[in-house]
Amino acid sequence: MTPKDAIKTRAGIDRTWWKEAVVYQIYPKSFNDTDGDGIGDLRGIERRVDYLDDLGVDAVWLCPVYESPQADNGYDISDYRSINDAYGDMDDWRRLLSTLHERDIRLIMDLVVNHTSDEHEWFQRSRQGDSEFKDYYIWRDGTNNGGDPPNNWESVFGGSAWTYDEVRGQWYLHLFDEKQPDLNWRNPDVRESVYEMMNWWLEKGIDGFRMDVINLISKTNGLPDGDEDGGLTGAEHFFNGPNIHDYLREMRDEVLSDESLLTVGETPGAGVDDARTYVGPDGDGLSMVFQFEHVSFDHDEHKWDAGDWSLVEFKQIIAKWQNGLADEGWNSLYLNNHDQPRMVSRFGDDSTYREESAKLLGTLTHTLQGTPFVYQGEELGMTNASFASPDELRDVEAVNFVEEALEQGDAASYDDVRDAVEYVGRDNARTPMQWSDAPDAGFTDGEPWIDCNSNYETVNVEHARADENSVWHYYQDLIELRHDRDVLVYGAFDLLVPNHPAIFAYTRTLGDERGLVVLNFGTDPVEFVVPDSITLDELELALANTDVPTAPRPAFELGPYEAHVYLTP
Ligand code: TEU
Repeated sequence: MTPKDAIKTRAGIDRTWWKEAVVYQIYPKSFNDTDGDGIGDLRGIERRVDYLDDLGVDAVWLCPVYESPQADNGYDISDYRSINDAYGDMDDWRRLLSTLHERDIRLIMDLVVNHTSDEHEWFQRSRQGDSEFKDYYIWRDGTNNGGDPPNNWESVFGGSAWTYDEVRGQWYLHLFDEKQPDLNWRNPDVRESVYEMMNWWLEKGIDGFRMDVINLISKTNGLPDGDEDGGLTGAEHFFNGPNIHDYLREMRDEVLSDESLLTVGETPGAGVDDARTYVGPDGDGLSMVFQFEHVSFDHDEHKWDAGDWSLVEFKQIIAKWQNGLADEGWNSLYLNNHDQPRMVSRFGDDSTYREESAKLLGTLTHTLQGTPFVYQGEELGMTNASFASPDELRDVEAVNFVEEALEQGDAASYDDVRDAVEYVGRDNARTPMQWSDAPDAGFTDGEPWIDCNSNYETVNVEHARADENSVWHYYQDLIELRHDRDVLVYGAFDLLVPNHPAIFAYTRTLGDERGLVVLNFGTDPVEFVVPDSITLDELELALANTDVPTAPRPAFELGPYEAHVYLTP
C-alpha cells in the first residue's frame, strides 16, 4: 500500500497504484554481470536497486529469469519454478524481491504461457505419449501422407509454424521458434497447471505479471489454413482467438482476483476495440495491454520492410488509444522494449540531437494518460547499435531473417539487409546496459554475450549522473513530476493541431487542473500558436528540455526537439 492508496484525487477519482506508477523494464541478460560470465545476473540487479530508487521508479518488470535453454533468451522456459543458472538461484531471487520491496519498488514477473521450451518436462513427456501429458501441446498428423505440415501457418520467426517430431511421429505447433512448442489451452489440465504455477509465484509476494503474447493462446478450432495474402499466414486463427476471453476470465477467477496486482498483457494484433475487451472490470480484468500499432506503422506487413513514418499518423494512433481507453480501461505507454529498436534512433535523432530527442520522447511517455514503461538504458538515451557482420547478431529472429534472405536470394550479401537489421532488429535493444566508460561499459569483467554499443564511453550512467543536464536527470524530473501531479496521471487527453507535421501538442484536464504539452518532433524550428481555448494566464512552465520562459506566450518558437510541459500551479 502506498500512502496514497484508497484515497481519492482532488477531482474525486479513486487512486490506483499502478496508474500512478512508472515501471522500469529489466532485460536481465544485459543489465549487470557480477560473476564475470558475460551474462547479467540477479545479484547484479540487486546491486542496482539503489540506482532504480534514485531514478524514482515504482516497479520493475523483470524479463524471464527461469530455467531455459535460451533459444529465445528465456522466452523458452524449461522449468517455471526455478531460476536459470547463469542468473543465480531462488535465494538470489528472494533477496532481490526483498531488496526491491524495502525501497517500495514492486516486482512484476514475466509470464510466458503461450508456449514452453521443448526441453520442458511437459513437452518431453508429451512427445513420449505419456497419458497425462499427451494433449499438453498441439499435435497433428501431417498432410500429404504425413509428409507436409498440417496447415500453412507461419512462425513469427520465419518458416512453417510446424515441426515434425520423430519420437511422437507427429507435427507440433510453434508460433515462435521450433524450440518453443505452443501449449494446448483447450486442455483443462494445461490451464490448471498454469494457474497453479501463477499462484505459486504470487504466494512468494510478487506484485503482478507481464503476460507474453497472451492474446495468442486460443487457436481456431480445427486449425484451418490461414489467408496467404495477409501478413503472417494464420494470424487470423490465433490472434485474439475464439476462447481467449473464457481463458482470461477463468485465470482472473483462479489467480488474479486481487485487484491490486498489475497485469499487463502483451497483445500483438489487438486493436483498441479488442483492448477494451481485455482490460478493466467490464473486460477480462487486465490492468492494461501492450499494443503494437504505434511500433508497427513504420513498416509493412513484414517487419523487415521498414520505412518512413509520419508524425501525423503517429499522433492519430496515439490519440485513438488515448481516447479509446479513456473511460474504460487504461493505456500502457512505451516507445521501446527488448523487442523493439531504441526509441531515440527510431523516433528521434540519435546523432546531433540525441539528448534533446531522448528527453522529448520521455516527455511524451510520461505526460500521456497511462502507465509509462522505461526500458533499461532509455534513461541514458541509449541508441541502436551497429552490426557490421551477421556473426555479431544474437537474436534468433534476426539470424533466421538474414539466413532466409540469403537462401531465398532476396539478398546477395548481408550488406543488402544490414539497414533493415539495424533499423528494427531486436539486438539493438539488447546490447549491455552502459554503466561507465570502463571496458565493456562496466557491464562485465568477462566477455559480454553480445557486444556493447561503441558509444558507451560517452553514453553511460556515470557520465549522465555527473551532468545535471543529462537525459538521466531529466527522466528523474519527469518521474517526480508525474508523481506530484494527478493531472498527468488521470487527466483527460485532448490532441491539438492534429495535422501539424512537426508539432505534437495536447492538453490534459482533471477538474480545475490543466496541463499543456508541446513537442517539436524535428530539427527545424517551428512556431506554435496556442489555441484560444487555452487560458494562458493559468499556466506555468513545469519542465522543458531547454531554457525557456516560465510562462507560455500566445505564440512561441520551439527549437529542434524542444519539449515544454506547462501546468496550472
Ligand atoms: O514477443 C511477441 C511478439 O509478437 C513480437 O514482439 C516478436 O517478438 C517480434 O519482435 C516480432 O517481430 C514476445 C516477447 O516479448 C519476445 O521477446 C519473444 O521472443 C516472443 O514473445 C516469444 O515468446
